[in-house]
This record gives sequence, C-alpha cells and structure tokens, in this order.
Amino acid sequence: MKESRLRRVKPTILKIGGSVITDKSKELQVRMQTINRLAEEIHKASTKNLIIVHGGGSFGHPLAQRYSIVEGFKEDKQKTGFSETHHVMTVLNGLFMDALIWHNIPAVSITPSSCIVTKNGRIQCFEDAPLKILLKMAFLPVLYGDAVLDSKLGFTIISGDQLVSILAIKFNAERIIIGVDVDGLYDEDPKAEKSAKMFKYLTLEKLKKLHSKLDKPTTYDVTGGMFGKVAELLPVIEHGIPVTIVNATKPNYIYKALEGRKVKSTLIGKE
Ligand code: IP8
Repeated sequence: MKESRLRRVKPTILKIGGSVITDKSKELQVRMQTINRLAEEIHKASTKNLIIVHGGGSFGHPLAQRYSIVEGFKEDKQKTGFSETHHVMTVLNGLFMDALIWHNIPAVSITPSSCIVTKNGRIQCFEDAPLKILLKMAFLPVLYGDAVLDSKLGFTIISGDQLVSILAIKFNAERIIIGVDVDGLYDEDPKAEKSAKMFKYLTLEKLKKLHSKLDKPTTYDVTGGMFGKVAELLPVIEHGIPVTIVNATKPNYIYKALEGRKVKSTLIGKE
C-alpha cells in the first residue's frame, strides 16, 4: 500500500447511543429515520479517520437481561439467549450499516464477538489487525456493544462505551464524541429531575466527584447507563483525550460536533 494513501490523522471516535437509534420503550424498535439522518450528517461531515461504535438499546439490552448474559454462563438455556442477544445486535448493526452505505460511506462492520475475548467482563484480547488496515485504507470501521466470550465467565456483554475507551487509548484518539438522547452530562437524571443541571465543561477531578454521586445502573441497562458510561470515560480523560457528550436526537448536533463547531454539549477535559 502506498504511504501517501495512509492516513496520518489521529482518529475521532463517535459513539451513538442505543437510546438514540432505538425506542427503548418497545423491544426491537429501531428508529430508522434517526439512523438515516445520522448517516447523512456523518456523510456531510466526512471526518477523516473516524471510528463509529453504537449501543444496543431495545435490541441488545432486554435480551441480555432476560437471559442474565452479563453474569456469565450458569445454565444451558442461557446459550440460546447468548445467540439471540448477539444475533439481534447484528440485526441492529445491519440496519445502521445499510444507512451508512446507502449514503455512500465506505463503512465496514467489525463484529466484536469475533475479535474480542474478555476476562471477567474486561477486554483481555482484541485482534485489531483488520481494524488497522481499514483505518489505513480510509474505510469507516463500525463496532457495537455485543455479547462476547469471556475466559472466566464463559460469556458476557461488553458495552459500546468499553469499546470506545479501549479504541481511544489503543489508537491515541484525537477526541471522542458521544451521542446520547439528552443535551449533555447532568448532575442528576434530567429525565427524572426537572431541576437537573447540565455541565458545559467538566474536568477529570469534577467528573470523578460526579461519578460517585450518579445513580447506579437501572434494571433496563445491563451495562450501567450513565454511571457505566462515566466509569469508562475516566481512563480516556486521564489519557488527555477530550470527550464531548452531545444530543444525537437533535438534527445537526452530531454534524456540528464532528465539524468541531459550537453546539450545546458537555465537554470533558483533563484539566
Ligand atoms: O448499549 C450493550 O452496549 P451499550 C450491548 O453500548 C448489549 O451498553 C448486547 C446489550
């Protein structure tokens, strides 16, 4: 491969939350219009060296919960549950890929369960050779939270946020953009508390304090909701990689964030 063709820009990691691309109130409900709009915005921004990770929403989470996949293998009937959870994630990913490719984006899906093994829920090995070549050739790799094999538990779930964190550190990302269904990071759950205050800027120290105050996982979100998200973000911020949390349900917010333009969001930096 010619050197001139290789991309030298540090990657941008974009996470699209499951609550953005699916309707969490109904199992297996995709928001195809939103996915198409996001594909259009991603195409319009044409960000160099982009990696996308999406969440599970009403595809992965209800099944993972029904079959207690996070906790690992305990009984045979969980096995079809593992297969189903992984399968519905490939279905959601397929719909997401459809939209990207239909918008002329050279996106290629990387199936986490085929290249990752975890140990007690944390990534232990990650075969990243295909991902590296995709980046070199200026493809857009797309990964997602998935049901994966685990060297201690048999199997478990990895969140898209854990993937974002490991990818950002492995590839020394320039920045991380996290698209969620609220305007940023708040001191309380903005969906439950009207008085919740949104942060425009947070330092690592303030994020650590906030993390200790945030509510622990809800029953719906097997990977820990906002609490889990912040826990995964701490090491990347420590690494000096800035994180922007932005509302991906609002038109052009992801586009503006990708372009580095001013948009309502929470920016988290080391200092
Ligand atoms: O929505 C979880 O990914 P997340 C994926 O990023 C599954 O936490 C399979 C529940």
